[in-house]
Amino acid sequence: MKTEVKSTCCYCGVGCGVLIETEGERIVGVRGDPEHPANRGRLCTKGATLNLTANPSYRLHYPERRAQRGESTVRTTWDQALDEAAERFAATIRQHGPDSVAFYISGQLMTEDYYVFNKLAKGLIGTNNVDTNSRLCMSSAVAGYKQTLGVDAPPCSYEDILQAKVIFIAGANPAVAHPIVFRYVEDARAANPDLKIIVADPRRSESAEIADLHLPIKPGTDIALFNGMLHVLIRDGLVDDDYVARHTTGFDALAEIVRRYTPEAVAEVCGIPAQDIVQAARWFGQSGAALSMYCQGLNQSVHGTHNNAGIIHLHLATGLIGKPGAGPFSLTGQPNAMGGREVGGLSNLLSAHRDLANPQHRAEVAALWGVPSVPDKPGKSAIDMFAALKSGEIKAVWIACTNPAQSLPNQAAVREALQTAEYVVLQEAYANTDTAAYADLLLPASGWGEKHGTVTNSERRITHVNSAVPAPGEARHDWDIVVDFARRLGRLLGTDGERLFPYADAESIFNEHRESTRGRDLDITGLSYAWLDAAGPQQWPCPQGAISGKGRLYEDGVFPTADGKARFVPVKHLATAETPDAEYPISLLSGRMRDHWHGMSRTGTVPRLFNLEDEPVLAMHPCDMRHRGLSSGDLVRVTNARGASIVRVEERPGLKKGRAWMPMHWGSQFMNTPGVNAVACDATDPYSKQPELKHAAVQIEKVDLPYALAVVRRCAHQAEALTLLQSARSALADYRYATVGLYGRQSPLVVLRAAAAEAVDDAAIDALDRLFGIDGSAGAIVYADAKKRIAKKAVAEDGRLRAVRLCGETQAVSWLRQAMAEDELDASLIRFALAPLGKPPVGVAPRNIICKCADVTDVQIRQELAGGADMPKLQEKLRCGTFCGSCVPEIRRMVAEHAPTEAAAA
Ligand SMILES: Nc1nc2c(c(=O)[nH]1)N[C@H]1C(S)=C(S)[C@@H](COP(=O)(O)OP(=O)(O)OC[C@H]3O[C@@H](n4cnc5c(=O)[nH]c(N)nc54)[C@H](O)[C@@H]3O)O[C@H]1N2
Ligand SMILES: Nc1nc2c(c(=O)[nH]1)N[C@H]1C(S)=C(S)[C@@H](COP(=O)(O)OP(=O)(O)OC[C@H]3O[C@@H](n4cnc5c(=O)[nH]c(N)nc54)[C@H](O)[C@@H]3O)O[C@H]1N2
Ligand code: SF4
Ligand SMILES: [Mo]
Repeated sequence: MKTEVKSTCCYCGVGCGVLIETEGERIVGVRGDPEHPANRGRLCTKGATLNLTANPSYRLHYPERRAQRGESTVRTTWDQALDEAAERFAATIRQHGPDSVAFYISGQLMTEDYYVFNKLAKGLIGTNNVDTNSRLCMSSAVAGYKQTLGVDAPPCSYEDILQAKVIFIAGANPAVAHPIVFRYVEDARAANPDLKIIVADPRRSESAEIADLHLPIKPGTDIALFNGMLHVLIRDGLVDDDYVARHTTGFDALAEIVRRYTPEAVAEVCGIPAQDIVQAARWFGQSGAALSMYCQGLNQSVHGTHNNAGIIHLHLATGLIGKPGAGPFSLTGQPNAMGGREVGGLSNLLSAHRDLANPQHRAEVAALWGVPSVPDKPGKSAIDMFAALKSGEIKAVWIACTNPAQSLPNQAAVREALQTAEYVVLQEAYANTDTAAYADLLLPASGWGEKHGTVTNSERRITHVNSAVPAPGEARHDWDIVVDFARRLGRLLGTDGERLFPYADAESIFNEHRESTRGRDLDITGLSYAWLDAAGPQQWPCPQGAISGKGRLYEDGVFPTADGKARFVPVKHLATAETPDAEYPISLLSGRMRDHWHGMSRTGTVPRLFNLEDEPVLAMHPCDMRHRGLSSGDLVRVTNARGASIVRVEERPGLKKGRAWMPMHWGSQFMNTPGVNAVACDATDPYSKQPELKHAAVQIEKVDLPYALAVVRRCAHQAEALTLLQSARSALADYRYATVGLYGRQSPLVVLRAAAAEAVDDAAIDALDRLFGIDGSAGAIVYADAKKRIAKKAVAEDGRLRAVRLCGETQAVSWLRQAMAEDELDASLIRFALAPLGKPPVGVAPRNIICKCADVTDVQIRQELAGGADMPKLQEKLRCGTFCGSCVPEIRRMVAEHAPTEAAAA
């Protein structure tokens, strides 16, 4: 019998509600929860494919330990694992003090998980060395809100998007990173033709496609832009003087600074026309309702805190905050980045928005926990924590729900730190992540669909997440692992772990967290699991006695500061940590793609999520490419002093000269280098300690690896593809360039691409064939040209192409994998696969699936466009872009690209 359980999507901070369909103890489907206020039934491509991530073969099922680094792990029991961990931590603490151990956790944990990790470090062990991947993500937003508005609270709601008259998107690309929020932006545009959308992004991103004004500023010049806009607001009399006088302080000092930020001066700094700055400021100031949405383009900067303050100033100066359709809305990245912030999950914070630096706050938390004190020495933030591991200052680290051996910048240093560390525990749901290779102890955690607890989304909305199925093998809930470990450690350290961690379930942890918020700005004393289940997800604050949560903050203009007033901060434009120079002339940006999630431990198990791009691609400007003798499809080496990575390069519209862009998703599990973080910058913001992941100065050079190889192998089902993917990883190390990934839909494919300086020998080719299970000769056709060192093989089965291995000449791979994925290629066409130059047979054009929901390819769309279709006709005829809508910007771009060609032809 099928049943449905209410849960949330475990990917981005939009926090969409989902209904998980189960049959027995299996997840068989997922759909958007029509009752969830965040999404009202909609899901994006990632949310809609969550069920396909639910039963993959490479989950971590049992605790595993490694006797020696470099050796493989062996299964152990929970008792042995947690006793060993407790003994190692206790011995380290006894010998070197509490600050010799650290916890590095994640905004993807539940609030309850987060709470117990903090209590373990700060309450039981007595160290503030607990930091999280939110340091790479939201810590500048936290610091920006605190410096200006007093506390860390995004004041807006998704509802505001529909009420806004101007939407200012700065350093965010919600079309791919927060797709359901972007659907609201599109809804707002459809409902109000006068709506103005402004996008500030050095790239013409997917989100910039619908902008009325795109400001392609030089990377890292946001403060100049915001100060320039404030200059125009003041000059043109668009400041709300009354609001500024009554509800803010510090305006005059900032006004004095921005006098020098004339549109002309700012145009020079930002590299955009002066009139665009004026236009943006006027639209903003005259709108009556301006909503800003921002994310990593502002946060991941050595000026991240002031970037945030800079955009918040525009709202304070115009009084456009605490009003419908207005306010500074920081979009949160991870599904529970907010919950982590609420429980004080950073090394400088304490429970319920309290500060470690504040003695009264420390005393309050100590009283709440029933411990004599919480330590006053600030803990190490992420970058410093790994530096301390490398130097030996920190000796043991417990990592949960994050993958630092991919996501931290300067991977050479990070991997050395993990290698140097005396003891590394990794609490993971999946066995294959780059960090797993460094773990002495691997602890299996429950994952999506199995977990329970609460999460808070971007608009402060708390949802109660229910378990739909039990965790596989012996995997346990994150909170449960921590509680068990804490009790064991407490016994060894002579602290009463049983008393500090009495919890029998997640609910009792929630109730304690709830109590910690009493009287604070985020007071949720009115909430309970039962209430959330009955009344649905609620926004904080929601104090005892409230009939519902609060949608909009600061409606009365009173801010949670000592004098009740918000503060202007004297922010100035400063250079990025690295400015391109003669040695490293290109500014490298990195970020997200629509269908992948970070290190791909989950999205990388779903073949169709590779259909947009199944290989990491560095995007460059055509002039920079010409200058280096590069054409699209060539391989390049991206380098700086920190490291190097070899990737394929492509000319992409939307980049200015001197800028390049690379997705963050590919790491050593899918290619043979750590990816973009081999070169990314680890300099940090002085207030938020967030690293400047968005800007690195690099050199990009052509690499001559003329001998190309590719294997495409069709599998019967996803499970078979995942097993093959796993073994194919062993080939990555054999080549100078290599990537492996999935592709397709009904017939999942595993695709390997590699390149070498010289032709590989027959033994290497045989090894590749064995790896892909195509070493036999049954059904095989081969083509070889010994002189040109070309060796191709195709294997057919029941009249269908099952695998192709191409060495020395691989041009056919792109159309072949497409045709194989769509099952269009019968055995009679095999000769095309093997023919010299590998041209596609007539009728088989290279194609990409654009709309994954309706299975519509670019070829189909172009056909319709050639027949005169416009956007509505496309949607009506092909149904593309009518389900989750994630592909709408892509289709729009195709429509726009089609139009000029027609005009030119006419
Ligand atoms: N599909 C998908 N969605 C995700 C995630 C994912 O992995 N995949 N991750 C989630 C997480 S944790 C996060 S934090 C969010 C991130 O969400 P976003 O921040 O929206 O996404 P990014 O691609 O990291 O960066 C956004 C934009 O910043 C621009 N940018 C770079 N430098 C600058 C600059 O100096 N100034 C300005 N104004 N812009 C700049 C980039 O060109 C990019 O288009 O996404 C969340 N959603
Ligand atoms: N160059 C560059 N680097 C970046 C960024 C960028 O824009 N550019 N963005 C940064 C940002 S904003 C972020 S948020 C980070 C994200 O970086 P990471 O945190 O490293 O990203 P994930 O791959 O999401 O890691 C989460 C891990 O938790 C595991 N997991 C999933 N569910 C559970 C669970 O319930 N319990 C446990 N214990 N484990 C689970 C997953 O398998 C996965 O391996 O990357 C940062 N790094
Ligand atoms: S927008 Fe997509 S990834 Fe984000 S929560 Fe919703 S379904 Fe999940
Ligand atoms: Mo993030």
